Amino acid sequence: MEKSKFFVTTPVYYVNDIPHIGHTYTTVAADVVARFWKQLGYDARLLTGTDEHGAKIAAAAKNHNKEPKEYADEISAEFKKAWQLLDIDFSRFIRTTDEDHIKVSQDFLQKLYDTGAIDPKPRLYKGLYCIGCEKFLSQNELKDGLCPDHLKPPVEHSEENYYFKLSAYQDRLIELIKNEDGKGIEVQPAKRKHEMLSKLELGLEDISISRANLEWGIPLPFDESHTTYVWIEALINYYTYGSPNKVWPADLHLVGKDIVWFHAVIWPAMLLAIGEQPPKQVFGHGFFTISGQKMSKSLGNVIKPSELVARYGVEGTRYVLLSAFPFGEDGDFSWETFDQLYNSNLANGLGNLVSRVSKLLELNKVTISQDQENIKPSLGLSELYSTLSLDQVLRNISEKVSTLDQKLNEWHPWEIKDPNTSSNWNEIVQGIRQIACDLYPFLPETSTKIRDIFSGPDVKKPEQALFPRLEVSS
Ligand code: ME8
Repeated sequence: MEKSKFFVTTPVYYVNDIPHIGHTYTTVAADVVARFWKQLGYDARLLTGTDEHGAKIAAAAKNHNKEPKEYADEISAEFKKAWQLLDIDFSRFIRTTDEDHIKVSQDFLQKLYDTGAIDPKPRLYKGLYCIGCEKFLSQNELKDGLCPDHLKPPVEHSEENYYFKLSAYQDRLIELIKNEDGKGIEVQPAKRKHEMLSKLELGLEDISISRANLEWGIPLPFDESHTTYVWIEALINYYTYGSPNKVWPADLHLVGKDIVWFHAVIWPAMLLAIGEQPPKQVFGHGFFTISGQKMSKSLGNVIKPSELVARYGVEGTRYVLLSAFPFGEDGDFSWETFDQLYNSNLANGLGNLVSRVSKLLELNKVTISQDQENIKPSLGLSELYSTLSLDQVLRNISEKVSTLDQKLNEWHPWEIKDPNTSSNWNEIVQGIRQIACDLYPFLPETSTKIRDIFSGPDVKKPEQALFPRLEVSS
């Protein structure tokens, strides 16, 4: 029988700058989700990559005295390196400058044009444009005349552009996002869904999809004097991979809360226009602040993935990022709170349990059963993964660790004369094996190490602690 598929994506990240904790958060979460469905036997695919065209990248390259492609090559490689460091098991790392993406985008745009979803003639398009966001902002989105995210004034945009008739899809999009029959688009968390619906109820305007004065982009197939607006083409990356690999529609677009509108509204409208299916789920997770402040280069508080890995290790980083706060909510990063999280849950919690139990088993020469093949992810996990309750999955695991610790404390096998005959061991070892299995998507390497330690019949205490304790100043 053919396996069911599960296709999850991250945003393609802009290559104006190197990866930071925010990009890492989304990508690790997507990897965890893909690994979970793979563990359940699905043909799970994870797509990630970089977004390389447009005014923002052209400007960043110019600042570094480089050609856009040369600059994009360098930064894109940094992203790929970061994801390899973090053990991200991507099916493809896509770049929007890849040949196949350019071809698929042009075919897509031609289809939009042929079906009449794009106005046949360009018209004057005026608006306030934020290059940092690569999007138009309305007057009431500005704060004291500035883009609230980039704290810069938007530029006046006034040129002849092609238009996509987004307004024609208002009713269908509302119906899809309301999703009363479960066959539409599941926009999560609920507050993002409500946000989308209330914005949609206000009405939709047609949008500009081309640039007359920007060379760094994909030429429109029906008018090569224009390049494609970067967002329109970037969204198509999912289809560039998904369509030929026969995994379309995407099961989950995992994105930050900043770009839900593009994924839940504009992208589905483009797909409907060419007769393709919209994605099944769009999840907009929360944002990190750093010690209470917005993360920004000018504040100098940007946290790089390599800094996290230097402190917590690869698996420790994956763990602390996803356990720190509920996945759909904003949260704050500080080294102090993350150190604490690491020490209490990994060094003292899981690491200590494994070390304690393996030491006792070795000391008492206990033989354990080898039947760990039948262990499956705990019941109820699919439900938690479907709602991206990743922090909850980790909380459940921590509770299991505490329960086993407690059991050991109550039983105190170190005071018993002949503890190797006790059936209590069976329960403890099976409990640890179950924990290893449930942890696999988050901590693939640690999970395998624990499995190996307890594979039976003889147990040897590992030479090194799984998670060395961090020295923290108090
Ligand atoms: O928007 N906290 O790329 P981008 C958590 N190229 N996550 C954060 C974050 C933070 N402080 N900052 C960024 C783009 N992110 C487009 C996407 S997709 C077709 C095109 C994460 O490099 C989060 O996932 O600005 C957010 O949506 C994404 O990075 C934005 O990345």
